[in-house]
Amino acid sequence: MNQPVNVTVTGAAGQIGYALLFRIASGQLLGPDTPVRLRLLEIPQGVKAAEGTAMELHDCAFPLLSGIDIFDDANAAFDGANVGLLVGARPRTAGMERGDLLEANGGIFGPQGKAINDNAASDIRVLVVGNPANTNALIAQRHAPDVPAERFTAMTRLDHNRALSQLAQKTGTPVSQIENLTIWGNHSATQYPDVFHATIGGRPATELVDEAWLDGEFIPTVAKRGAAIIDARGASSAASAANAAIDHVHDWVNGTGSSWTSAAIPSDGSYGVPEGIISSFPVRSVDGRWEIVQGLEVNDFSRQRIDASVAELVGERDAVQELGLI
Ligand code: NAX
Repeated sequence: MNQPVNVTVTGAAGQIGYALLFRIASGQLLGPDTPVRLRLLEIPQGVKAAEGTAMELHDCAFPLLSGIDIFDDANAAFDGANVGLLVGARPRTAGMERGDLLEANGGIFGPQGKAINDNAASDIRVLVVGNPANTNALIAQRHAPDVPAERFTAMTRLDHNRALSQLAQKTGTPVSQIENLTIWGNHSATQYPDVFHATIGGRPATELVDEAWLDGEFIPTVAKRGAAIIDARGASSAASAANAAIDHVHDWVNGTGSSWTSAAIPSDGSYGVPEGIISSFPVRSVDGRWEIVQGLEVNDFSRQRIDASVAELVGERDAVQELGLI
């Protein structure tokens, strides 16, 4: 058996936290040979609920769970962290402008980035789930100058999985038969799910679906899926978000299979995405590092949509820069 891996989860008492922690503790995040030690971070008002969740985790008697610690201090929570799942964030409330939202989250992700910088293990990998995820990841990264920039990522895997499922349902094909789908850009309504390189049962997806369906149904359905879930469930996506976080970190650590996947990672300038912003790309995980899939042809349909989402990210970066958050 390997040494326990320290996994720090912020927002542990929230609804994604509740869906996520049991799966981490059961071994689905890092695999069946890796024990985990959970380090839960909450705001003081959330600590009691996190203690309740910890009681339930203990009651599962997971063989791979080697301990649970609960904190309301980020420095303590990230001490020795190998994996950081940054789920807790300040949600947008009625009347809140974009600047207010970014500022409130800057107050969370700046200090957490610094806490990671000062306390985490040297192999720390960070996934930001809390929205606005891409820009929160950028803020955290900029407060962690001693951590390699590539270790800060944001989650677009839920969007990727939603797109896979929509394509599978439309074409009557199992999800397992669909490869090389991409989410580009921001985890927001401007994101662009791209099927132009995807294959379905070995055939190009574009032979099975047309542009009218892509533009009129597929793209808006994927982009607005979060709102549709809230409308139906009366609460935002939780189990599917937790599942996507598991997929992201699992693939990052263990490698991707034959298909590429999607993750928001710091741009190296590929595909005309300005260097440094944390944008979603087609990615493979090789030797524990995300690599952007290179050399894909980007047609006019895709270019327009990628550029629109990237422009939104550049706007968010400029806004947090003006606010002095990075
Ligand atoms: P909840 O409101 O249920 O839980 C959030 C938890 O975070 C609360 O328990 C709160 O006390 C805690 N928290 C707040 N500030 C904190 C801080 N500074 N340190 C530690 N904990 C803190 O939200 P939930 O439904 O779990 O969603 C969490 C975040 O995920 C939200 O920002 C949400 O928008 C985002 N999502 C991101 C998705 C993605 O694909 N990237 C999809 C799902 C989800 O909407």
